Amino acid sequence: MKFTYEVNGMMCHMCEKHVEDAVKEAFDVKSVKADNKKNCCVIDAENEPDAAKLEEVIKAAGYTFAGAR
Ligand SMILES: [Cu+2]
Repeated sequence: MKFTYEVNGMMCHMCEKHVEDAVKEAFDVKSVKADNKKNCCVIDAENEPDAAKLEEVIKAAGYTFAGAR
C-alpha cells in the first residue's frame, strides 16, 4: 500500500535522498519516494508506518513532518 505524507524543508534532490534513506533505515518498506517540489514523501509498505516514529525520523534528518496527505 502507498502512504503519502507532507514533508517540508526539502530543497533539492539531496534532501529527498536524506529523507528516503532515513525512512528506509527506520522502517521495513518496499520503496520510498520523496519529492522536494511537492513537499511529499510516498512510502510503499505493507503496513502503515507509525506516524509518531515517522515524525521523529524525519525531524532527526532535518526536515519537518506535517502528517498524512
Ligand atoms: Cu537539499
